[in-house]
Amino acid sequence: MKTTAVIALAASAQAHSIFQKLSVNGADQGQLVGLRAPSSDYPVYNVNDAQLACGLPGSQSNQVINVKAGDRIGAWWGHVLGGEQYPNDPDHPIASSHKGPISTYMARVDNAATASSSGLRWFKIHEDSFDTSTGRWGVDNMIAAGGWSYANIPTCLAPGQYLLRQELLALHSAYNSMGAQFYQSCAQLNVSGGGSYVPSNTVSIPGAYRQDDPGILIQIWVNGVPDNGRKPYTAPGPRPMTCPA
Ligand SMILES: [Cu+2]
Repeated sequence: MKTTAVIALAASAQAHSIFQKLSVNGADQGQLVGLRAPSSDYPVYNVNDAQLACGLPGSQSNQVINVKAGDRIGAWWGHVLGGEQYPNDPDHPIASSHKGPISTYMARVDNAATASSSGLRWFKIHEDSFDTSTGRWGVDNMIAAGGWSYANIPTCLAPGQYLLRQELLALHSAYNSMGAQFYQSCAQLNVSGGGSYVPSNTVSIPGAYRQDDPGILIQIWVNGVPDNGRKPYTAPGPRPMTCPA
């Protein structure tokens, strides 16, 4: 019994998550298809780690997913690869303690199946951050949606191949430096339609964040509640791009 209790404790301390599946306008693309996803559910802590781009080492699909500008892209998160670690896993899709924003970025590449994930110029297309009126974080919305978090491909975006990166930033221990947890995978997309817009306001990943960014080094627990005291919260990085009027 004692051994079981210790294992249970260890498991709950490692209640992390992996972005491991994609949907396009609601159509499930299949497990790990078109994705670069970690094999481990562990996070990246160091904002200067090269693995901040597309996550810890894992699988890389040889497929590129065809999408159109304006399509609704879903990212599916699970506690471990495949989803639940065991039946009725309470930490699937992620432990509810892991409050924080979910941000989605894209970067233009020549060939999404083969491009290096380093040295890219990323732009943010969406963030589900924090609602001061409800105290809900992006992670809360993802859990409520059964592990799915969504972003639309900008309608004006120039056609071509892109990596799409979704980042889940868990802030439950972010009051300590290096305590914030970054989870991410990248999807390999071929975008058609749209317009001719090429975002110019881009950032490097890693490079865009500082370890002491007020959105990364932060105490979100106020009076025992992880709601940032209902004060406004700004996710790290740029604001999402908008199409020209
Ligand atoms: Cu975790």
